[in-house]
Amino acid sequence: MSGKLIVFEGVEGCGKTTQIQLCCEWLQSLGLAVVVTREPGGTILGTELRRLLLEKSADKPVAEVTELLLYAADRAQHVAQELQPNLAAGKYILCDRYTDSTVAYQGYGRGLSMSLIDQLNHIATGGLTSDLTIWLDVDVEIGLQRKRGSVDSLDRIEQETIAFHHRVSRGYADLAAANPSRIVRIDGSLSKETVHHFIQKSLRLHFQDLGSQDEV
Ligand code: T5A
Repeated sequence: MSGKLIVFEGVEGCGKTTQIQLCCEWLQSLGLAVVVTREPGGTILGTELRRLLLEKSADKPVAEVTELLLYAADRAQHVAQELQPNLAAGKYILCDRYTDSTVAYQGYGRGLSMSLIDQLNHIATGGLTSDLTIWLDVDVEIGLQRKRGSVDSLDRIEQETIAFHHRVSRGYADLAAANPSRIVRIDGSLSKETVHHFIQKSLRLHFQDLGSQDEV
């Protein structure tokens, strides 16, 4: 039996963590085995890489290509140690960010080569793509405002310029337009409950073992 890889994507503060938690509770209530994980930081090695990637330290600047390679290293470890084994065990995996984050942040945000990013994504994943990606589409300003309200200080990437975050947002819009069967856009500015309702609907549409839409 093969499991499902469901990825949550979007700009800072779009509500991924909140929705993954609600989705996990819902899927577990249906009797399914669910694993929640994230990038960067879904493995022990990845936790170290996450700290290196996100801590803001003026005396430890991270070069753009170094940043790209560290995200790829985190992903390679995550796919091998966490995603592949759990998919083989038939589990539903709810993953906070995956390959589209690299396209949006390092590609659109930093302006790094898309063909290099595609190659690294392919090497890191061995070709493993999500069964479904939920893109929580939220205005960049709203997302950053939410983040400021929920944490003491913003991390290295959250502190990027507003223009950077707008480029990331455009990246997600282009990715969704180019991959309509894999990426579902959900308006993340709606209430937490309404967003969850639309996510349930999308998952039921895509995965028949979750029951009919009429039950939502
Ligand atoms: N990155 C990652 C790259 O650059 N390249 C890559 O390849 C990868 C994999 C990772 C960082 O790394 C970058 C992108 C990121 O900068 P992260 O852990 O994903 O960091 O960080 P965030 O995207 O900021 O994720 P967060 O966990 O911080 O934010 P979430 O999960 O999107 O939002 P959440 O659910 O924590 O909500 C934030 C606040 O908003 C409220 C919540 O209660 C919370 O206070 N909220 C809502 N408020 C009103 N209405 C709603 N519908 C709400 N939903 C949530």
